Amino acid sequence: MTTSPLENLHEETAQLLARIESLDSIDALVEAEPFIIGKRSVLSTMQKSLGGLEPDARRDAGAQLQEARRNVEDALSRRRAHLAELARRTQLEKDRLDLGDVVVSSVRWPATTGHASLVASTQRELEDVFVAMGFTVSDGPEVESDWYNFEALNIPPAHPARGMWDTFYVELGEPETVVLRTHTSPTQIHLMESAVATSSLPIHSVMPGRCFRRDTPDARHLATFHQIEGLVVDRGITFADLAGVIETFTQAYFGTDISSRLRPAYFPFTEPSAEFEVTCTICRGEGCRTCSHTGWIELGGCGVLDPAVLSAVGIDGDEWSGFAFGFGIDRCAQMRHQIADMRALIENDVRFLEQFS
Ligand code: FA5
Repeated sequence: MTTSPLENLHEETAQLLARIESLDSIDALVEAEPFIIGKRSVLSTMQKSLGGLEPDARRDAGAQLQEARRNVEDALSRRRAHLAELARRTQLEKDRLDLGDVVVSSVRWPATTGHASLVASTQRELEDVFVAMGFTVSDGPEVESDWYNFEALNIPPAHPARGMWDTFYVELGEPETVVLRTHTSPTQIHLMESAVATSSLPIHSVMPGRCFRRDTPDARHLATFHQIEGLVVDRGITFADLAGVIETFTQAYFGTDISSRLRPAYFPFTEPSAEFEVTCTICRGEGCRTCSHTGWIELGGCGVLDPAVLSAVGIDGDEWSGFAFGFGIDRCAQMRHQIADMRALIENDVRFLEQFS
């Protein structure tokens, strides 16, 4: 008795279908395909063996084989589509950006946070010192009219004192009428005007802020720097009150180790006027490049309010008197922390900045 060439067709087909289901990637499928359905497959071998059959038996067997082949091809193409979809999803997952992800290798660890710059923290410390002495804190605009920056401060146009401040002008309105403020003193005027308008004299206030001058940067100067203005308008104020405030401030901010002095000076808006200096903390008064070998560093100017300023804002100089001062915040930071060159404050060198975190 002869055996049929398709005797194992069911079993072989079942094995092929199981093998197809076990393929786990497109690459594996491409590699296995010739053995499942190609010339080297069991179905092709069976096809070849049909040649020896009688015509009727060959036709029947051919039809069975054809059906088995169709099943295997369908299973293969379903598996191919499934594996292609899986591959697409895997790629999508890989390409997905999780914006909340922290790539640990790219951050400094332990993580660091920013901190206020030395100038900002100095400004806060100075405000604290004056608030403890009973002053309020106010601020004013950085762009000023010529009137606030100069004229109301008793510095009319063409007055030689304008040369004390090398000015940046803003191209707005009439030429040279709008300025980047060269000092915080114009804020005194705003404050006095509003105190008059609201009948809220006396004034005891400090006004910190940014100032601008066409100064060439050097060890003690920047083109953009900071001042803290002080203004007291009250009854019976004298130069002795001003000297007392400056003495108290020096001890509170620098401690008792530092020597300070007031030297006669000239400002058009105060009379008498003085410059406030401290011993250079870089050389301890010996003389160095920072203090131009004088042993002293000027921190600011001050004086008793000139009656012309009081009358410019409508304050009765017979009833009220006052004093004002303006200290360089950057200079205060420089002397407190013994910084030989003020330009270090704006150079953004992390090694320098981190010392003040
Ligand atoms: C003034 O600006 C006056 N407005 C101060 C004043 C106020 C006098 C109230 C009387 C009454 P002066 O130009 O000297 O003064 O500047 C005061 C301080 O600002 C200086 O002592 C210095 O500490 C700081 N300063 C001035 N120019 C610069 C600059 N280019 N860079 C850094 N700090 C500066």
